[in-house]
Amino acid sequence: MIREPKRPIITPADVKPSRDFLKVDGVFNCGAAKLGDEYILLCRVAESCREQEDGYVCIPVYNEKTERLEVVKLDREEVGHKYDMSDSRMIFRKNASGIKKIKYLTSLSHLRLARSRDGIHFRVEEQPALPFSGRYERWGMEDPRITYMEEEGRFCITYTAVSELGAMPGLLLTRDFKEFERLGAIFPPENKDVVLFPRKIGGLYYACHRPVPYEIGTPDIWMASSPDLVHWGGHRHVCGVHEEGWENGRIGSGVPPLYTDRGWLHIYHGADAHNRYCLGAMLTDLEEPWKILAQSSRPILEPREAYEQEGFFGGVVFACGCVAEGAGLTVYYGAADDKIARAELSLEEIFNSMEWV
Ligand code: MAN
Repeated sequence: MIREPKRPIITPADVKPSRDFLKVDGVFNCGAAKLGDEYILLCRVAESCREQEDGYVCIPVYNEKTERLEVVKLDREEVGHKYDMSDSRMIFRKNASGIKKIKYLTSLSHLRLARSRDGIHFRVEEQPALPFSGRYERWGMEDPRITYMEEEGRFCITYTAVSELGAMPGLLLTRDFKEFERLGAIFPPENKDVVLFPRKIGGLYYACHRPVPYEIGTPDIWMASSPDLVHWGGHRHVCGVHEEGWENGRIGSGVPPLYTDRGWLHIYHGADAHNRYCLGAMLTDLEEPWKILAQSSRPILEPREAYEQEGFFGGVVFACGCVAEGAGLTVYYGAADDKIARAELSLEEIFNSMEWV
């Protein structure tokens, strides 16, 4: 991959906080699309409280009853012995048997549009693209992916709704990125990384999803089909984590599958046991999209530049969006969970990097 002159293209300094009492911690993991001549990114913007009150850890959350943001205050002394704050993304609580459960996220994410004429210089809008809605978004909206449904001329946006009930994928529809229709939750928690295929296969919509099994199994990529985008079934296991190496912790879909004459091209993420996130590629069958034809054994992009290694959560490259133009792809990816970077790659090189199975 060729990185845009080795620098991020959007950073928190380019983003205005959505409320006076918040500050922007990160702008990252964006869906991407083209609408006419314009490049559109739908970015995840993570915000936390600008000021911390003496003696408290303050966390913003959405209250679906008042439809406003509120601040949860945790006693700092209690935090010291009850909670584990070693991960910058979340606060864990240990129970009596020592099992760690996520108690809060340290920031609240919403979705924000950024627009550009050249695909490199983006203007970030001043307000969220849409407000939070309902109890499943109390802890935010994360990691949007945009699929342009070719036959219908509309964009489907999948994202992760997060609350104390878990992380679960939701679906939005839009034609213009001004009006959004909400179709609600499409998979139960815990599930993330849902990407939709841009066209029906055998009369059905297809999606990749990533359930997180609790007692048996690992966080792997699955596929499901649906007659209407809302009711999903026909679940199939597609690809699992590896025992060794860069994808031995968790894997999940990245950008929505791309149609190529050799098969569906998937760019996905793999994380190791130390939460180092890289990108990999795989090709699946055009008619039976759950069948893997080829796969990269090494990452096609890994955190190497300083802005990928250091940040809100370092050592992460995480792609949700790309734009295909000619024989190449432009991938927009989150770097260290706080910036957006851009890289170009040729389809030919990706095909050459994969091993056929
Ligand atoms: C999570 C993902 C992303 C994030 C990575 C790395 O599992 O859902 O939101 O970028 O971890 O922190």
